[in-house]
Amino acid sequence: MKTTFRWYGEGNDTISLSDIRQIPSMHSVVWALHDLQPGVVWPVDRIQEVKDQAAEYNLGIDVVESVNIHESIKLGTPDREEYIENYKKTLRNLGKVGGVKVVCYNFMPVFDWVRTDMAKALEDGSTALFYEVDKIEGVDPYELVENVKNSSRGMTLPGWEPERLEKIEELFKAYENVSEDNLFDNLAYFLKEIVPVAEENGIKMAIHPDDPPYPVFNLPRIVRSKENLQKIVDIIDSPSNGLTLCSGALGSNPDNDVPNMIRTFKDRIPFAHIRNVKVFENGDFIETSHREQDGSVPILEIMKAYHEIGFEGYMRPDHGRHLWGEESRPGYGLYDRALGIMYMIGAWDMLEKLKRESKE
Ligand code: CS2
Ligand code: MN
Repeated sequence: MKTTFRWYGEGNDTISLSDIRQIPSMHSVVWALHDLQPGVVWPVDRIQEVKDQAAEYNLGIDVVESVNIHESIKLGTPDREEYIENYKKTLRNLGKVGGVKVVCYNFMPVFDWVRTDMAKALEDGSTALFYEVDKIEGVDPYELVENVKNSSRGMTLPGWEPERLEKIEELFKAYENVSEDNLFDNLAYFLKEIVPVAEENGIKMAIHPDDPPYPVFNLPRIVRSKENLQKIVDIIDSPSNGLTLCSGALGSNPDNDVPNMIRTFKDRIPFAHIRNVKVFENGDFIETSHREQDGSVPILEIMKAYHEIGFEGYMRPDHGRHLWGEESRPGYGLYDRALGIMYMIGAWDMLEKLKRESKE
């Protein structure tokens, strides 16, 4: 297992590479060129620049999260060809610079993750991202957009880029006639084009589950259950057609058995997100510390499952709470994610020790 930490880039993150270097066990950063819109080719010199910056701190750039998918690819409109070509060029450029082994992406229409409150107070005085079912059912998506903009502290959130939000009305209209089956076909079309190029460049594509893992605002969502993940890995039987198994995104639906998914898809998971959420009876959920007892996701069983399958991929702590007055991008402060890492590697190191001792 290789431990990683998400970094939004020089000048775009309150957390520096020097901060990240000081977290125990760091192998590499999870990064992206966040200023580039979906559909744009990532230039070699920009990729090289990040590689050099990270190398100065002895960190790799092994995982990209994400090279985002242009809406035309998800919608399956004729201009997708151009954007698929551009995606291939980006993969080739990543291959040219070298060092990138995994590209995470998602296939969620219009929005990436959705929450109704970016700073809900927990009992201990920290704040965290909160999702309220009733609010979403009653809410006008445009209002939610305003709410997100106002609480993002001036920083862009992945999937909530201002350029994308400007086109929101148009996008909702475009998806009116797109069913889950259509979306699935469009994903299959994309993967059949992309996976051979990823293979040639030593890259594993890793799709991130939908967050939350069910349709919102009547937009179709397909990356959300064991059955659907199976359909996705079956599209092409290649290690380059893989999964980002996010325990938080999947875990906010109690029907999803994440340890079972890890054991089932074991050789198709190049990238693991570890996050805990507490799910309430009415379906609301709040993000908590990574500790198993604090939420509804069986984090220790998840670590055990990864250990059991001999996981050699990349793992990162996903969203954390906002602690000790830190002014961070929602969900992406330094403190709680660093605490999360210590929990993850604490569990991992103990599993390794027990395994060693059982052989003695
Ligand atoms: C995050 C996502 O919500 C999450 O779990 O990890 O924002 C993730 O970065 C993207 O969906 C991946 O494309
Ligand atoms: Mn995630």
